[in-house]
Amino acid sequence: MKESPASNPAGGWPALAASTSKILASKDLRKSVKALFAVNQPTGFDCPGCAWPDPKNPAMAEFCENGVKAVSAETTGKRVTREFFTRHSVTDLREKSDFWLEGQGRLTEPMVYDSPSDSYRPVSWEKAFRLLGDTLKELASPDEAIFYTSGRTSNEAAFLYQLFVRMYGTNNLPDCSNMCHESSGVAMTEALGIGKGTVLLEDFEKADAILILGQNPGTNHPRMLTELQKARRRGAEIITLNPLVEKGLQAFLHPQHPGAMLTNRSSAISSLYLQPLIGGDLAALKGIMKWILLFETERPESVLDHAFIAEHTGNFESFALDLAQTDWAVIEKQSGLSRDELKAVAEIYCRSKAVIACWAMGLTQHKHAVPTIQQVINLLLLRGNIGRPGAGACPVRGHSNVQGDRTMGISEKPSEAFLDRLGSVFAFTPPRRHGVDAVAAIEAMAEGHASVFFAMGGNFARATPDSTFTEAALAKCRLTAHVTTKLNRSHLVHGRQALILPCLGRTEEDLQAGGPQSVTVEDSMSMVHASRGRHRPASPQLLSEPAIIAGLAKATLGESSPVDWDGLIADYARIRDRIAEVIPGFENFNARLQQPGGFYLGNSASRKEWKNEWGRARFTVSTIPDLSLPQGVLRLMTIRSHDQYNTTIYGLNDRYRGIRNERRVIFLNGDDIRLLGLEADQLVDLVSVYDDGQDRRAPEFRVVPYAIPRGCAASYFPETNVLVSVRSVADRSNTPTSKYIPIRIMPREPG
Ligand SMILES: Nc1nc2c(c(=O)[nH]1)N[C@H]1C(S)=C(S)[C@@H](COP(=O)(O)OP(=O)(O)OC[C@H]3O[C@@H](n4cnc5c(=O)[nH]c(N)nc54)[C@H](O)[C@@H]3O)O[C@H]1N2
Ligand SMILES: Nc1nc2c(c(=O)[nH]1)N[C@H]1C(S)=C(S)[C@@H](COP(=O)(O)OP(=O)(O)OC[C@H]3O[C@@H](n4cnc5c(=O)[nH]c(N)nc54)[C@H](O)[C@@H]3O)O[C@H]1N2
Ligand SMILES: [Mo]
Repeated sequence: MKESPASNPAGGWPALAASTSKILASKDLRKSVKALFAVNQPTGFDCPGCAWPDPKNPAMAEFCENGVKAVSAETTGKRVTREFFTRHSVTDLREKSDFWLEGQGRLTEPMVYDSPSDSYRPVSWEKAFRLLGDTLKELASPDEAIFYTSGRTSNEAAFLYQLFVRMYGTNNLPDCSNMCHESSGVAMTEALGIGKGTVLLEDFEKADAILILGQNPGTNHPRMLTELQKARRRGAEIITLNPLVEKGLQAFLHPQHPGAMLTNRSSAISSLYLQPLIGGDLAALKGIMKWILLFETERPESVLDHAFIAEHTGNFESFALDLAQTDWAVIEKQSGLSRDELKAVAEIYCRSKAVIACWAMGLTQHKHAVPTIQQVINLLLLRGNIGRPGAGACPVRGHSNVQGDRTMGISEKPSEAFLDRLGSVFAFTPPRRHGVDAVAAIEAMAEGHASVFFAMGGNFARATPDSTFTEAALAKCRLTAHVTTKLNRSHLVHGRQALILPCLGRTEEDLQAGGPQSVTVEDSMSMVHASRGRHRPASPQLLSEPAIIAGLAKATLGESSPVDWDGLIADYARIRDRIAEVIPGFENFNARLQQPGGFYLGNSASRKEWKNEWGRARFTVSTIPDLSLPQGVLRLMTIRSHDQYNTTIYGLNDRYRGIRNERRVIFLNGDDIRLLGLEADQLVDLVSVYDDGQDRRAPEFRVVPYAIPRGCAASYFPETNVLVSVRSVADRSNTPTSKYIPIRIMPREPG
């Protein structure tokens, strides 16, 4: 049934077959095929999959298997109609799996919850907006409302949304970033003065070495593998640090290069693959840098970039002193890697002129995420690997416009400068008090401080930690409302009143009074480009996200609003003109959008301008945390399968990890399985161990032996979110520690 990890290279025929069968399975074949050929092309729409940038001259069809899944999920011919809700009460729907809910297809008209029948009923847009507006106006304080954003929302929609929310009077704008790359933003803003990656796609063509820490691009950013493969072929070294042996990082076969497929010429991706303990990266990075400083004492003036350190950085002496005082024994114990293994990384790093460091959730979702990422920055600074071709920091973002949403002001902690400009351009006084992030939003609802929850996309109930607690918090609300394309669990754990507000997807034509509209997005590398959907909308009653915000704003702010909401919606170019007035880097927005491939927002750190409090890149000193756990307690990381997009489950296979037709599996080291008295395939319950006396349990997982270090375990999100305490968060970024859950494994009683 399974062989772990599966033995063929990633990509290749199975990837092509999987994407083709996705299209064949989607009910509207012609539409899916047409959609695919418009994806990531200069005149098409941006792939709703991930935030990996598009090459300048995209191949005829620049898509990957998971892009195919994302597109065919949106262009499906299946529909959730009002009849569907007469057949299924909300209680009945709550019994269904996330996979089933997703499979019902696109929502078609606005719905309101009817409590006597416990079901959703159709409602007009006008009435829906009135319910929202009236409820918001009745709140004692605007801070009693929460406005969540998931990262698919376009720049235009995000800008209008935050404008409306601030005119209404709150900064309660939590977003999926709070659970995602927030730690990267905090770490980099402090160390480098900017929270975004400093590299461009062309840097991957110049790098001599690429580090990949805590990221699984084979599944989550498949188009990145193309760059890695090219880099490897021209001789660049690729170093991976990952507790799991991820197949996509071992070898890759490009599914869109038939030549390579015919000869089965896969290429190895990683030249060095190390498996640290979960959470062991901070220790590992310190070990690598301890070696580098040692090399420098052996070969003075030839290892470190002294000119760069002197001219551009601060705090080097304290940093070097701390490393000198850090014990090898602590490094080895906490990283799970030997001194020699770390030396191999240091050697590659030092013989490479230009180095890029990439990372994702394996670093960000830990208690010590911020200091860990700052160690990555330290490593880059040692040899001047920031602001130089082929080198830099590359936090690989998740959602296709999560970075753009932040740029547009979706943030619970906006800067004073941003609020000043927003207030002066729109002639109002924005609220200054910081709002709640995702975790604080849950707590505010649980404690009754907030009673309206509005979501621009996403699946808050499933994506957040402590599922049982969070669902109860949402259910306490007076009103919950979701702008969404498909049905999901968050619509079913609703407040006393609830709305489902169905919107257009990326692939669909957005026709407004001024004609068909384009929107814009910003990728992981600060490139802004247009996206225009061309399909007939899934239903004539769908509104665009900007139009929904305009409706909401008019119903809430009424005549007193100085903004011409209808005028902005008639032609999104007008929204872009306002963005250009408020947000630096967007001057002449509409004109620059005409450039093929869009435009680059620039990055101060890559120009070696350090906009932090020291005016210099900062070496950060951090202590290695003691992550050891009591006997019998394992560290569990929650990861994505190959057949899911966050909480959206496309299918039940995880091909690269050899899993078929199931999701409730727990990957364990064979020795742990024996020592815990378990057997492969046995069914177990997972119980998390926090000292708050709460019983958090995820039942019925099948044990799967896997190439993972002792003491470590892996399982899929969101099934395991029930295990994560809402109070277990990263220091300073408040990100849930989804990659480090202390658990015990309980055999299930037979029978
Ligand atoms: N197809 C698809 N694409 C996606 C998504 C999706 O769900 N499906 N989600 C999108 C989003 S929002 C995001 S944020 C990205 C997520 O992209 P990733 O961050 O790649 O996603 P995860 O599955 O969370 O994988 C984390 C990786 O980190 C490793 N890891 C876990 N803990 C540690 C650790 O302590 N140290 C180290 N070194 N490694 C560790 C895991 O083994 C795993 O390989 O992908 C985006 N793209
Ligand atoms: N345990 C654990 N928890 C995690 C993570 C983890 O690794 N482990 N990862 C975290 C991360 S990195 C992230 S980013 C969050 C993700 O958190 P979210 O962004 O909240 O969740 P998604 O699953 O991406 O949201 C999917 C829903 O978005 C809606 N949708 C899809 N397309 C559109 C659209 O075009 N417009 C609108 N309005 N709605 C649309 C659909 O209804 C779909 O059900 O989860 C976090 N939670
Ligand atoms: Mo994410």
